[in-house]
Amino acid sequence: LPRTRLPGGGSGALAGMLALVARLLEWLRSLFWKEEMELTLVGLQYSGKTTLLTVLASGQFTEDMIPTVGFNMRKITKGNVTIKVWDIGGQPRFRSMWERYCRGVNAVVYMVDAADLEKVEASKNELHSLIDKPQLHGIPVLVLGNKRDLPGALDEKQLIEKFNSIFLAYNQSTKILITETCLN
Ligand SMILES: Nc1nc2c(ncn2[C@@H]2O[C@H](COP(=O)(O)OP(=O)(O)O)[C@@H](O)[C@H]2O)c(=O)[nH]1
Ligand SMILES: [Mg+2]
Repeated sequence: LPRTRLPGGGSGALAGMLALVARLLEWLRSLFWKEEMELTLVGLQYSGKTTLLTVLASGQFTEDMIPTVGFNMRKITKGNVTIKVWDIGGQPRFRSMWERYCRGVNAVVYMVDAADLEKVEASKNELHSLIDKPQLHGIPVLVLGNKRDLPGALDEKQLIEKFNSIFLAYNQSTKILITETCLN
């Protein structure tokens, strides 16, 4: 913060002080918003990714469709935070493209529908093959077990047990955090 010369004397000192505080707040805010961050949000379709974006960005974000063959890729920008989003579900032969969208990001957020017990295993396998890519090693992964409000949904502990093999294989090189969410 550049040094500010306060105007001297009487009420001017108070005004100067308030101005200084205002500038300090402004500076802090600008620091926060200038922080550039790139995330990839990925998961099976219907797990709640779009809902998470709506919650995070209070419904106000710009969204660009990235034309890709085989899967649906979107790029969301809010302030200086960019989130690349896609639904897993395309044909396996296109999945080699995933790493291109994860490479170099600050973190991968992996969304799981914890209430869809039939798809949890498939979801886990997809995460496995995603973070198995050497280019992605070292990028922290946040696994969100969503829809915790639905009856029968796996809780955090059950999800961790379910994803245990991923922990065993990757916790040396990749930071993985698993937790539960409810967006409704
Ligand atoms: N019960 C419940 N439903 C949710 C939750 N999060 C999302 N949904 C619903 O799940 C459906 C799929 O969500 P969506 O965000 O479109 O999933 P996406 O395909 O991953 O983008 C929608 O009907 C959401 O309203 C949650 O925490 N609990
Ligand atoms: Mg969506």
